[in-house]
Amino acid sequence: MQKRIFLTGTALAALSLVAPAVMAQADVFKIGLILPMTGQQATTGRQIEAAAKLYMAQNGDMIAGKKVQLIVKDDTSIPDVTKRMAQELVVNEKVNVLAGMGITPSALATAAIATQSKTPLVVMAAATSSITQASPYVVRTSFTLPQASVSLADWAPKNGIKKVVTLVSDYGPGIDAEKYFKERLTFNGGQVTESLRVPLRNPDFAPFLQKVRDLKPDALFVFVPSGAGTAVMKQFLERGMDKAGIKLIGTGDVTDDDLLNDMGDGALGVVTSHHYSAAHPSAMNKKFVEAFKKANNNLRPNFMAVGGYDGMRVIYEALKATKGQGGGDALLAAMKGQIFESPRGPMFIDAQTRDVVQNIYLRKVERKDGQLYNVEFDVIKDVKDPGKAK
Ligand code: VNL
Repeated sequence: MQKRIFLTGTALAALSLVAPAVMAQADVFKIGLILPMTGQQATTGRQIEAAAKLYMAQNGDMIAGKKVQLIVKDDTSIPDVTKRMAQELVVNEKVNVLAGMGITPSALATAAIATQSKTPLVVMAAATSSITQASPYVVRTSFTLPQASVSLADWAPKNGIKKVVTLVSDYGPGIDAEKYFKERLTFNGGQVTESLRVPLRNPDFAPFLQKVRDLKPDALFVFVPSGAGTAVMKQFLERGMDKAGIKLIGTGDVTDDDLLNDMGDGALGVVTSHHYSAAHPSAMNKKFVEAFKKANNNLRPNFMAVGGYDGMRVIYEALKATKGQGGGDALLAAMKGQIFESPRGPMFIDAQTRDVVQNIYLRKVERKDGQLYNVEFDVIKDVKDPGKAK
């Protein structure tokens, strides 16, 4: 008798301890945000985390009756680590959405987990065209390299740039940039005379740049991931490439807003094509840049930040549309087709491809109010990823 009462008591005590936790779990909406917070791609992680937190501070964390919880994990941009973290977040934390993905190999390593667990994977940074095809659960809010490269290859030959050498980081996005820039430039009557590839990890640009100097093209087209632009710019100038009459052009990754202001006057006049500039002259962007700087010790947001900010928007609106009751498939359906104004300008998530359709801007580095900015001077509207047509 005694023993029985004791057991019942213990069971009850255990239950009362467990019950609130279980209930709390049901009332929480978890976003597993996997980013490179340390290592070579740390600026990307820092920008996206700051933007996601800003979005939450501005829009609250109680949405459709759920408490939104952001769980940030540092994958150090090692794809095996990204994958293990995604697995843990899905299995142990039971996250409702996976997000982040600083580089392409991380996104590709995580795609199968999204598919198997039917968890939407919101790619906020990685930009190789094929990522959206790696899983039907991928939704992208960053950009694609073909999107940015093709627009520059249309601009270049009309502006006296016919012979170009390309220099790209030797992995997914670099290979996309090289291929789509070359194809379009050739179509437009220009010529890529040499294609150079540098390793992603700890690249030394010097020997490649020496080669470019000897080849004397009209311009050097560069893709390096966010964070590596300063090294390229420095070595380009040190070798006197600009004085030798070689122009530097590229996708906007090379004049990344995170670094641009510290590159010095040597960066003036560099023309790039991209989807976001901190100098984008819209009311919404001015507010975004101001709020971001205020919350982050005057740090200027770059294109990574905007990918994170808009990714949170896509997640929040999907949570609202499903009234907090949706599983992975319902959330995914509510992410497809979203159309809205971003700090970058208008954008939408193509329901068929789950990829971002957006304006691509041509920009030139100029000094404005004493600071270096990518100043937009032309726009190609509503650009779909050219990589999807193939
Ligand atoms: C990627 C593409 C990464 C563009 C980047 O910076 C970038 C990628 C970290 O797909 O790995 O600027």
